[in-house]
Amino acid sequence: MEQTLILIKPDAMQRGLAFEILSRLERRGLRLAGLRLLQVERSMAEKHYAEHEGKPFFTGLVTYITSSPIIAAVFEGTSAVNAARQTIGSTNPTESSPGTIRGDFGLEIGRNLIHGSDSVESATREIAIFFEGQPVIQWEKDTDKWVFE
Ligand code: IDP
Ligand code: MG
Repeated sequence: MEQTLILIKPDAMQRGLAFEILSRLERRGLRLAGLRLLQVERSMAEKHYAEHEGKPFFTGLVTYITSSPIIAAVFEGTSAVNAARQTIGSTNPTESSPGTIRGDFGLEIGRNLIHGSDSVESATREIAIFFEGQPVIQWEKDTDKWVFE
């Protein structure tokens, strides 16, 4: 089933919103397949955000994502990438609809609480970065049949 990589960013960790946010993805029906609490090193951050290298916000972004421990999670389900992005909201919280994670908890683009992969290819690349060969768990929940037809 399709997988996506979620990061609970340092602002969400510091503000005590980690499990509120994970809970929203869980309640959407997405199935948790991997979970790690980790301190991101600069090299890992630069690899993850390689597409943004050279942009004016890149240095600040790397400093932000390495400024406190984060949670990395893998969620899976039908259209997991798009479903998670929709629940997350737009990159800029003030352009995110109320009811989305960023729209409910954020105000600034540089403090937008959560990362979600933008494609299946990105998810594969990012899961490899944050799970470094650690197995994600293939399992089924008894309730899956009430979420996945
Ligand atoms: P996304 O997280 O919604 O996929 P991207 O465009 O991939 O957004 O940008 C990655 C992250 O970089 C954003 O989530 C945000 O934390 C940060 N970022 C993007 N644009 C800006 C900006 O203009 N100023 C500050 N930070 C930014
Ligand atoms: Mg992105």
